[in-house]
Amino acid sequence: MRAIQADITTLTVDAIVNAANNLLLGGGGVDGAIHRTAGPELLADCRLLNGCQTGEAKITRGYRLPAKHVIHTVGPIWTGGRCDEPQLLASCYRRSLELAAEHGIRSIAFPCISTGVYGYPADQAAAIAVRTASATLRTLPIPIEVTFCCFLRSDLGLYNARLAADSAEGAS
Ligand code: AR6
Repeated sequence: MRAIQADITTLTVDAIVNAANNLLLGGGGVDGAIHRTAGPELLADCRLLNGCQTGEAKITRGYRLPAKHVIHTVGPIWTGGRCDEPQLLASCYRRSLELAAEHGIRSIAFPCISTGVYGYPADQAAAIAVRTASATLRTLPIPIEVTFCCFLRSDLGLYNARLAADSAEGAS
C-alpha cells in the first residue's frame, strides 16, 4: 500500500475507485472528473446498474480513462458518526477490494472516499481506509497493489502517517 498526491483520472492502474452517490449517474468532485474523462459511455453503462447502496460497490469498464475499470462505491454522508458512518466507510474499502479480486484486478487506486462533499473528517477517514484495506488484503486469494490517491497535500500527510503506523504494527 502506498499514498500519492495526484488526479486519479490520470492513473494507469487496473481499476480506479469512484466516490459516487446512490444513483450512480455522475455528480461533482472526483465523480464528475471520472465521468468527464471516461466519456458518455461510462454514464450509459452506469444507467444499467440500478444504483448502488451506501457501503456497496459495482464495477464498469474505464472507457477513455487510462484505468481499465472503474469501481463505483458510495460512501456515507457524515452526520456526526452515530449513523454507522465508520462501518459504512470501511465497507466501501472492503467491498471494492473484494470486487476487484473477483475480477482479477491486480492494481487499484482509491480517492479519499466521503471526505469531500460528504463531509467525513479526513483523519478519521484515512485511519479507516488504511486499516480496512490492510485487513482485507490479508483475506484475498491474490495480491492487489493499493494506491491511496490524495488530491490534497494535507490528505497525503494523513495517509503517510497512517501507513507508517500500519507497517510498524505489521512488523511487530
Ligand atoms: N482525483 C482524486 N481525488 C479527487 C479528485 C480527483 N480528480 N477530485 C476530487 N478529489 P468528493 P464524497 C477528492 O466530494 O465526499 C459527488 O458529487 C477530494 O479532494 O468527490 O465521497 C458524488 O456524486 C476528496 O478528498 O466525494 C456524490 O454525490 C475526495 O476526492 C458526492 O460527491 C472525495 O470528495 C460524494 O462525496
